[in-house]
Amino acid sequence: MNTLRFILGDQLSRTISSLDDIDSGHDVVLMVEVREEATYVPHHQQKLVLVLSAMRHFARSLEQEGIEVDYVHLDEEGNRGSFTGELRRAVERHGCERVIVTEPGEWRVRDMMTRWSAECGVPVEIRDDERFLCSLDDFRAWAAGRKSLRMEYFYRVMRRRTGWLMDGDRPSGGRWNYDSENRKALPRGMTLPRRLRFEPDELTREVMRLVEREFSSHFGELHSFAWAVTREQALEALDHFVTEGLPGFGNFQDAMKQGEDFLFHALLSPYLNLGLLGAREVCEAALAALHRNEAPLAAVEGFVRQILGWREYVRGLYWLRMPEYENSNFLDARRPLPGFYWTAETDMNCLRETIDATRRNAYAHHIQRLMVTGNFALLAGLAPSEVEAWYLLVYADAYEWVELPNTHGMALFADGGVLASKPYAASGAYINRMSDYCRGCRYNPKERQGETACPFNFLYWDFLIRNEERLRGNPRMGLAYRNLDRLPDEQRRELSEQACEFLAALEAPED
Ligand code: FAD
Ligand code: DLZ
Ligand code: SF4
Repeated sequence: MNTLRFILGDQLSRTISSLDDIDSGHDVVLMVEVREEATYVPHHQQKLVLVLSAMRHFARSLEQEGIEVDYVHLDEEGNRGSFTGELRRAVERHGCERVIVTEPGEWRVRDMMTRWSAECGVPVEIRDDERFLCSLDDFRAWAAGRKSLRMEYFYRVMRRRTGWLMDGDRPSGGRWNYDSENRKALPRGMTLPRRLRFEPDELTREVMRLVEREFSSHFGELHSFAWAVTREQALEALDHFVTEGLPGFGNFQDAMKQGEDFLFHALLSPYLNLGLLGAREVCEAALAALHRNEAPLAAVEGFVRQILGWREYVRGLYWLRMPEYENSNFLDARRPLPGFYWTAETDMNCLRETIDATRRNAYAHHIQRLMVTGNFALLAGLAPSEVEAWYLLVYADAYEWVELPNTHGMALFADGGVLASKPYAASGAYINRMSDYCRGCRYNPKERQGETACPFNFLYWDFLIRNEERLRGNPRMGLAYRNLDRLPDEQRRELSEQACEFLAALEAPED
């Protein structure tokens, strides 16, 4: 039987389930570059280059193995521009009798997939994506009947299941979580790991020219592209992180520094999410460094928690709660996204630094995403759908299964507390403690009100006041509301007024 095996752009793993049992004598692998995927949100130019170049390199590696690949280029004549259109055309071209595909990472595509059999006139077998450490069935079983779906409980189950960082039934070192040791600000003069840059080869340069030609209006800088595009390069990036970044990862996980875009972060999410690296091998590389005494337990636990815990958890939550999940708007946030999210033109130095780094690298690290752009969006009451579209298009690692729970649930508390027990709302004091951004800012993080007061301060108080009915009853907001109760009525009124003026100015048309 002649089978078409359809590989999507974020399924670039030789071990993907749709390639299991491939018969290279008869089967054909289909890969398609389509305009719909590049524009359903207008992705950062570097993300487009990353995905398309990695697809082309992956296709080439399959061909080198003797597998026939039918690869449709974006600018090829007759390209119908969508997964469905191109699959239908390929089924006709090959006269194949069935299609095999692995389930996708986005609800939008899963929805399309369920219609492919009827639309293409052949059976379409949709296989599980086995690249995760927790299957969707196992996640559903874990979640069933639970009142609280907190990541920490899920993580402990996964630690026991994998046996990672366990001494029998007890966590290694006696604690499940070393987060409290992971909150140090960066000491002055500390040497930081250098970013491993991958120079574009001819294939990547060809894609860069294509993106320049077709998608130059998309957000982001293209010429500084330095991402890995093959599995071999991604393995080099993993090795580099384990040697240079992992030992300092724990301590400085939440730190931010002016002019330093990467600190001790792994820069591995784009490769994990594309399929160039597997979650298991990445965690095992960190565990091996611990066993060689090359990284401390707190750093390795912190890193493993991000992948075995957070990454698996958000994927499970996404598929458990979609498609309804994205519709909630617990805080009734409706303000449009301010223009500076695109231009980085703002006097708020922390936001300027984070958005500018995002523009240059298609990357910002977790605390920048959560506590700078995310925190601002939360405090300012920006509409979740606009903020989510922004996160989905600006980052090289963004796919909805991972972006949405992080943005909707973690950063914006739009799900009302499914993911987080309280909003991650913080004033300028937090940013001042964890970074040196405030030193280069026109605003003062220590001032609450007045012309030079840090906007995060009056917005924070206004956020508490505006959302009092929704949040006062939350036990984890008790301290925040007790602090608010100490403010005289008049000061509360003035803080709200300043916030109101500031927010109105954000919406004012530019000169
Ligand atoms: P490190 O900080 O070095 O962490 C190591 C690895 O852990 C990452 O490579 C990643 O695979 C995993 N990880 C860490 N935190 C998370 C998390 N919260 N959820 C899932 N995996 C995690 N991550 C994405 O992969 N894609 C997204 O679209 C995305 N959107 C986000 C949006 C918001 C608002 C926030 C707050 C976080 C988002 N994250 C997203 C999570 C996290 O910020 C990134 O995974 C991380 O910054 C990637 O950089 P890194 O590889 O250097 O990670
Ligand atoms: C992100 C992306 C882009 C920009 N382009 C393509 C493409 O041309 N062809 C393809 O197969 N996949 C692409 N992708 C990745 C898909 O958007 C991704 O597979 C789906 O969102 C499901 O997660
Ligand atoms: Fe950001 Fe406020 Fe610090 Fe300026 S003063 S960098 S706006 S936190």
